[in-house]
Amino acid sequence: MKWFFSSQQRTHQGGVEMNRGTMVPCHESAERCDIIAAALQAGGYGPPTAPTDGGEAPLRALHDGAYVDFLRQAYPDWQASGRSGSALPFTFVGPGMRRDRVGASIFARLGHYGFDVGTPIVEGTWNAAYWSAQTALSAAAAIAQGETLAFALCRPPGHHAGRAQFGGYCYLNNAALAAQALRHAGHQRVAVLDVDYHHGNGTQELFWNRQDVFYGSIHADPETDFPFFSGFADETGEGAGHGATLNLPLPQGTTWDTYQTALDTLCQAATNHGASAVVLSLGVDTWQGDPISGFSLQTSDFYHLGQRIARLGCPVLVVMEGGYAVAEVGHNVLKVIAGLRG
Ligand code: Q9C
Ligand code: ZN
Repeated sequence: MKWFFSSQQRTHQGGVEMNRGTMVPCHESAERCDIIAAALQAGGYGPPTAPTDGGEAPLRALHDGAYVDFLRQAYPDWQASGRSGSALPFTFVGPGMRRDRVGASIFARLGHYGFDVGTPIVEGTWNAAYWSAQTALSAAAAIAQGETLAFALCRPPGHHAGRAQFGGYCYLNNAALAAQALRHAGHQRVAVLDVDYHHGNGTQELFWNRQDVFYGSIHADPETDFPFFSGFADETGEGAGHGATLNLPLPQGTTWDTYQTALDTLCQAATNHGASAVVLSLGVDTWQGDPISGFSLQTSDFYHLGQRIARLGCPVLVVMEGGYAVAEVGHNVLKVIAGLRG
């Protein structure tokens, strides 16, 4: 199995995030990818393949161009305003306010493009997010060239990032970029299966009106968990995309017994859609000990998760999303990969 990673992805070192009213150290640390990379090498998967630089064109084909410009310039602009430390939004666009005004001030633009106060922009954020996206795109190219399984060690993650929106530790939507690349490579129908603990609101937004890319997700009920305003079961897509979005929210405390039934439903829907390639948006924050999540999957359950995805019989591109129990993320990811290999 080829796996992709660039040490450039380590340059995002967020300081603090607001979590349920308190400032805490960022959960989404560079240590996460170090541990997964070490586990892969110890597991005999060899060294990573470095992503090639595909430039900004693929990013701009999916994300808003002005948003990409904002991400690249946000930290220099923050510094030019006399600030240091983490750039975080603090004023958002409410009903009746000017959604059409991007704003010249860096504070206005942070509020325009950001949707939470937990996703800091620091000096190395653009560089890391850029290379995280290139990692997903290079892994997609490997699948396009005939690999049946590839792993993109993306970090920072991507599934909360929308066309012109950052949040949930995400800046560029790695999984969506990969799915789009597979479409360009000739797969007529692609399924993004999102098993991160949180709903991937960004991926859902990007494919909401499209029939060619199915988006299906199993996640914590937004009644109790982030992102709170997205991921309800009645969100099924619109226009040509009606029926090509599937949300399967589950309660906190969910164990494999319940989870596997939802996973069957998710996989059956991907088959019904006619997908010839799968992007697995993989969060292992469903693990029972995750510090910010509330499901109760065991390490051994991740093997069965991988095995079920493999039974789809499609090439699978794994794109890393969440998982914050740093000591355990490596083991859990390796179990998924072992299950995928059967
Ligand atoms: N600090 C992923 O797993 N936390 N993102 C809520 C804000 C947000 C998780 C409070 C959790 C985002 C990719
Ligand atoms: Zn998550």
